[in-house]
Amino acid sequence: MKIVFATNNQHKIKEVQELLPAHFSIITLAEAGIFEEIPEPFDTFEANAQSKALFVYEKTGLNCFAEDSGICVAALNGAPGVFSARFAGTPCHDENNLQLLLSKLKNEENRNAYYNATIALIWEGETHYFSGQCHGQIALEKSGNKGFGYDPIFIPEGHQATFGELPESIKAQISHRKKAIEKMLVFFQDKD
Ligand code: ITT
Repeated sequence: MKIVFATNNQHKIKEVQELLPAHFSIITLAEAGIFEEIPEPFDTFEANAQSKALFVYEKTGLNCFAEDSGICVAALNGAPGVFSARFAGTPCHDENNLQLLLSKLKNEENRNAYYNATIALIWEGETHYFSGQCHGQIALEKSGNKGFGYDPIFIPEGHQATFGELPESIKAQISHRKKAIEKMLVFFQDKD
């Protein structure tokens, strides 16, 4: 099954490719002939994911999906949320983003946070949404360099180390992205 993944984030492509069964083949934006910046102007994960997928669908007519994700921090009323990629300004800079988050949580005892990933799949012209969350805590300092984004400061529930330190195989089992992809795979079960 061939499907376009509408993302410019190479980390997402790698993680999603590893989560999909072998009979799924991802077409990248470049392979689909799309080189423009895709707008994501909305303030919900669903609306941004749909906007990215629709951009590709309208240009190519191909089945496609996009994913909008971010980290939601309880002590910041859910921020940075959909603005996670641009938290410390544009263009996206992972190190600046996580340092800004650490500084905003300085002296804060409530370190609860969760990652959210929302997929918008456009399949035969109709949009379907699949979301997953991964709950945990924001660490007091950065540790490890695996993953991307906020992973070096995110300690998933049930673990004592950040996603930056834990083996990538653990993230692949419990991440927000894994849970959203799992739901999309259920949708595809009767479509093989
Ligand atoms: P596309 O829109 O092209 O897919 P993007 O990186 O701009 O790529 P988003 O707008 O969905 O994607 O922003 C996601 C941001 O949320 C990402 O840049 C990280 O800062 C954060 N994030 C999402 N999932 C993450 C993960 O698994 N690990 C660490 N940070 C993550």
